[in-house]
Amino acid sequence: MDLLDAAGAVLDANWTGRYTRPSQALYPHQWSWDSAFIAVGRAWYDAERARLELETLFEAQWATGMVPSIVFDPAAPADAYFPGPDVWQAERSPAAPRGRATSGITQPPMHARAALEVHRHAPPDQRAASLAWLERLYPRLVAQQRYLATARDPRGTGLAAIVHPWESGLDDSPAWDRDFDRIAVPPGALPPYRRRDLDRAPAADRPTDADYDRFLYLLTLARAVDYDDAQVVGSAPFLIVDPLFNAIWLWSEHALAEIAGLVGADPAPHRAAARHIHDGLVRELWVERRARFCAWDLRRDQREPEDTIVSFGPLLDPDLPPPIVAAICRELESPSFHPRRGGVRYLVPTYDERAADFDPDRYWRGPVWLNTNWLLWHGLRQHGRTDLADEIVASSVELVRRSGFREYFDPLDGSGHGSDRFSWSAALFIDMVQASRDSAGPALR
Ligand code: 2M8
Repeated sequence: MDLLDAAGAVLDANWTGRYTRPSQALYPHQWSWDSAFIAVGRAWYDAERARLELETLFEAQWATGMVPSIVFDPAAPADAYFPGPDVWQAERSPAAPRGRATSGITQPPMHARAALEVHRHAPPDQRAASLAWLERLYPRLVAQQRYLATARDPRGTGLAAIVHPWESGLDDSPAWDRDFDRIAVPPGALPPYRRRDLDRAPAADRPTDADYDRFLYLLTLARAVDYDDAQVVGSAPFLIVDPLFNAIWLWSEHALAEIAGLVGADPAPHRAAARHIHDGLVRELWVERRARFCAWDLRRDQREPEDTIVSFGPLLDPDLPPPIVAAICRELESPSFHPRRGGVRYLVPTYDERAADFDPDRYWRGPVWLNTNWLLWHGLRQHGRTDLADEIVASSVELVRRSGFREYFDPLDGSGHGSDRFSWSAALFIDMVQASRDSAGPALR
């Protein structure tokens, strides 16, 4: 079977009838930004399912506009994933959807960008259906973006804060170690619990138990105030402005401007909103002396020095000033992220390979992920660095050839880690390969 067919087979095996699971065993529910990535890849060969994927997710949108990070599948066994709906108890919030069990936090707002991509791929005989779908989705996408601007910007900087590392999607990234590690879980704060992820993936690939305690502790704090945004933002011990999360938000705002044009709405407010995020990114997160975008801990008012992949996220901003683009590219090409060993190299590690605590196999603390590669590939192409973008695609393809559609990959030896037959790896592989073929990119000719 050719690799594109194999990628489609992974997505089809993980399809539930209305959405795609990230993976059969480890993640047996619907995840928010996974669905966005999955829809982008699936749209190349099954636009109908790609549309249904996003529509299903938005059925569980909260009244506040928040799109929850997880929508639980009532058909999955209760012990399939921890923490499940009985732990989250999202129904405590009056804003939670009735009849749908969800988590009580969000994930990066990739969805407007994904919706635009899905629409672009609609075959000619589905153009009308696709436009009608976009018209239905548009107000929901607007509400999602507005939620971030209103409920998550406590300082009025134009940037959205996350209240839990799970909201970043890069859960245990070293980018917020200093903030996260100082959170002390009071004795007795958590009832005994059993991690299900460790039944399905090696402990060395997953977050530590201490991190899991903190993840759960933050969950219980948000749950205790019934997920009321003002209270969570006002009191969460973890309150971080992440450059990657905000860059994705900005990128989606530009996509919304294009969608507005297609559905007969006014694009101007979306362009203005994107500008506002752009100003915030450059003013608040660009740290000149480090020549890097840094995560900002609002509780301690510190810009974090760790050199991680989140710093490159703002390449998604089409208006990023050229000297900043050049500085990011220099870092991306430095020995920290672009190692050359005996002619073999796998791009792009999620953490500085020269950092003392770089871990090539542990979840977001070093491995290559195809979604971050995909985001950087877009950002680099948009700023004319097709050479680097092509290298990232070539490396992604090589990793899949070598190890299959794994959740993440060791940048040093290319071995696969985490879950197997992982949906966004398959979906974004399809998108990168197909798009590169269309543009006759050197990586895949
Ligand atoms: C991972 O996160 C979940 C919690 O949301 C987990 O570890 O159980 C992250 O990689 C996240 O980005 C991803 O959306 C999710 C499902 O693939 O798994």
